[in-house]
Amino acid sequence: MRQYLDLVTDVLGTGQYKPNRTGVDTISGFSKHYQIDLAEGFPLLTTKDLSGFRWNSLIHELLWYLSGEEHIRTLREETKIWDAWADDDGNLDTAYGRFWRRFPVPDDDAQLPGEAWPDADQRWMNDEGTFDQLQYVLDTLDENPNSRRMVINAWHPANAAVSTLPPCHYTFVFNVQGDTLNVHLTQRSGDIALGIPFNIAAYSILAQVVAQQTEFELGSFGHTIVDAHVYCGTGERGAWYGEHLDELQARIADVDDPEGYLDVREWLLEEAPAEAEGEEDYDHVPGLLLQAAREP
Ligand code: UFP
Repeated sequence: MRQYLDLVTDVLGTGQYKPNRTGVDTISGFSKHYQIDLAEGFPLLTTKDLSGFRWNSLIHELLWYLSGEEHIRTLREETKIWDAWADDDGNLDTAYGRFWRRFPVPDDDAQLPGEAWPDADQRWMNDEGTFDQLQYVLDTLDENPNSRRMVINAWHPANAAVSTLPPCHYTFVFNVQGDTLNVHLTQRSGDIALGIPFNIAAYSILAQVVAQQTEFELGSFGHTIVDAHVYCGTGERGAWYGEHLDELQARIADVDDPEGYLDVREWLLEEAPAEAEGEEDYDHVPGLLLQAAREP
């Protein structure tokens, strides 16, 4: 998929070296955007294997978001991807799907005079006094499809400030143009090699499901990634990328040469220090990604 390969080349070719909380350093770019026409076919990347258990995980994670369940007790029967973020009882310190379906509404005594809030028994309010954003969007698509307010937001600033993994894909907007339905996702942080292929696939399925339900033609997926990054290595190897980024980027600038990517990869394999013993081996991800970008 051209847009993904361009993203790889752009971030590696123009990004900055950026250490971060994980201890695995990145090459990172700011505010990357692309759009994929879903009517042309499903954007399942072939540069990464998304089949088998990975596909199963993706589907069940999406179903879990849609269910609005605040725990992973059902999800973890299908996939372990959220286990590291949950306690033994399956409780999480962050929210994703819960906020899609049950966004907190201020208590009566926290509501200011004149402010508009739905009554407890009003439409889209759940029994426990929370708001169903997904149902609001589905009903609005049905009743007022030209609305520009079909936003689903998973970001709660106070929860995000103290949770271990605040939402990465934190807000998305449905938008109708004529008889086609488009979806735009804003992601605050995106791991280009690992997370982004899953994020693209999940939101494309979501767009397809909602289009089918609401009888719109399937349109485009627009994606904005605020911090788009490639993990390059821990410790000595990570720091090496910081010191040699200019040289790496000068080589990447040679992209018109079909041998260029191969050259970058061989240079990386020879020059970059090997991973410290016992640490996870990222196997020179930037070089491999670039090679994938060159040979789709
Ligand atoms: N990440 C993604 N997509 C996701 C997800 C996480 O790319 O759907 F949940 C990556 C982005 C980043 C890391 O590399 O996980 C989260 O770290 P941080 O919270 O420091 O941005």
